[in-house]
Amino acid sequence: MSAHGDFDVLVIGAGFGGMYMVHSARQHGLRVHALEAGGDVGGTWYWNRYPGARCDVESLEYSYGFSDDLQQDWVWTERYASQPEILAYADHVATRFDLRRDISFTTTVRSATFDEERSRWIVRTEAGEELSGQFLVTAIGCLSAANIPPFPGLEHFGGEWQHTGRWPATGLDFSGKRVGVIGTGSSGVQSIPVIAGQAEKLFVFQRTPAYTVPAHNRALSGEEEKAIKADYPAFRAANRLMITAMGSRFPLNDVSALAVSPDERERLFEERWERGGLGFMGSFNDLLIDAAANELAAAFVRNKIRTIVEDPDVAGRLCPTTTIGCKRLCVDTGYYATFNRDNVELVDVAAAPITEITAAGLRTTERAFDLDCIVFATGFDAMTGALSRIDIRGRGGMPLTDAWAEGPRTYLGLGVAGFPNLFTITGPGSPSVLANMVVAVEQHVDWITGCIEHLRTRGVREIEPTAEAQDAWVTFVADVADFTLFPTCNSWYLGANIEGKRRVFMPLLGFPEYVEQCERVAAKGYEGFALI
Ligand code: NA7
Repeated sequence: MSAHGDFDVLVIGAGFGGMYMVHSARQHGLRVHALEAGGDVGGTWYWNRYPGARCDVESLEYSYGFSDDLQQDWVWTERYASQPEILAYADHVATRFDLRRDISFTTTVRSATFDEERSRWIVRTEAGEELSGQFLVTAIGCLSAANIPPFPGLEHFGGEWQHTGRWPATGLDFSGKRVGVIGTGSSGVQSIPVIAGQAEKLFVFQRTPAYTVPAHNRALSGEEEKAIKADYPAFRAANRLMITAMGSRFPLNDVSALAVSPDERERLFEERWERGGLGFMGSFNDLLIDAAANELAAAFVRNKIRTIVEDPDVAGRLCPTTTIGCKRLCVDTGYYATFNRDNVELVDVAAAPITEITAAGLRTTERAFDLDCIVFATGFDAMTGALSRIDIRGRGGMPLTDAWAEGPRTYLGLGVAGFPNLFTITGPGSPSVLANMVVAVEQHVDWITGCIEHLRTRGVREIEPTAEAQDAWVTFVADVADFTLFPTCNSWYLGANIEGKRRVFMPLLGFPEYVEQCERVAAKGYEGFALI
């Protein structure tokens, strides 16, 4: 469908947020249209097709709960779903609810300007199309603006290169090739074991070692699925009460790591390690609050690394010294053991940084590497990057990038003062990446459509956060973060991975309390918003 026309609601993005927004807006009788840069639905799972890409949230949880028929019908095959399976799920949802008729694909939004006279958003695409909507909803993902470090010489590279978050659907053939992977966050940690099995030689360029725990991925047993499907709504409800909106089957152990004996501590860490996944950080209640407790968990993982990796020197270089969980914990399948392979070499680019990409490969301050392929697993301009790449202008032509020059400022992570009728699904200042994203998305969409209905039944043209409510919210989000160890390391949560980006902790920890606040705001007639 080509992009033109006037709508009640315009949506940017057709990943999990945009898809449900389209569906929900329709259910509320709104004329809605979504614009999507990709060639089909899926968002993150459309773009991140790199080898080994897999969700780090369990599949029975990382799925929509808005339709009981959907959650009963869909069958997940593995504990953690692979990228192709999640993309197949997105395709199924789009077909089942006939979403594609209200989505324009391969349509990149260039600008969105609020027309104050008409109280409408005017959206222009790269192809020059123009659309308008009373409401603009951004559903552009928290990890969608790929970050490729500006190494000099990339344009001269004679081989093939790709960023993990822009992986071609046709894939890359690594057989018989010398491959370099730059970056050891989740994308590197997931792809490195798979690429190592295909390439002739793999160089892993590591700047900061990551903490990763085993996924212990496996086929889902029919029994497990049956037990959840017997009362899926109750399972969803239990998860929504968890701090991260997931993991109710193995919740936080509400005990300090410092309050138990060394043997008991080891036993509990081991139990979580054996179960696998992000729940490791729930071994004790103070791992992300108390540096001494955190160090105990970090030391446990370092011991595991030394046990798995045969060469003590390589093991030493793989051992992180930073706060565990401060950067997002990775979940892997065979990552550390990959470094026991003869065809894999770990290169420390903290000690000797990459200086340039050459025609033949790349060069560090110490050595030149001949490469046929370079994989950039170098992450994203997270949380705000996708928004700031669109020229968004609010009242008086104010660019969003100016309003956020000192870091993102929102109310509830849903609205921005000076930008009326703009809603930001999983925006900065909301739980987003610190929660199960699908649950976070559904909560936002339900809140937004409820809000729009409230406005329309009362004949309100515009809604916009007050500056006071927004200031108080920004302070609240920072206070919550300051209560934890999160602000102490250079993570993408803080924008610290992007040169020049203002260091502000962007997501909000604590899904259940956040939901309560959103519901209270709505119940009080959208307290903290000006309704005009
Ligand atoms: P991440 O977690 O941001 O990881 C990016 C990696 O790339 C990380 O190891 C970086 O090292 C490394 N990097 C970035 N720039 C450079 C340069 N210039 N030189 C060397 N190494 C570099 O991104 P991912 O895609 O892996 O994961 C993002 C999220 O997706 C993940 O947390 C999950 O939620 C899913 P650094 O640590 O900055 O030293």
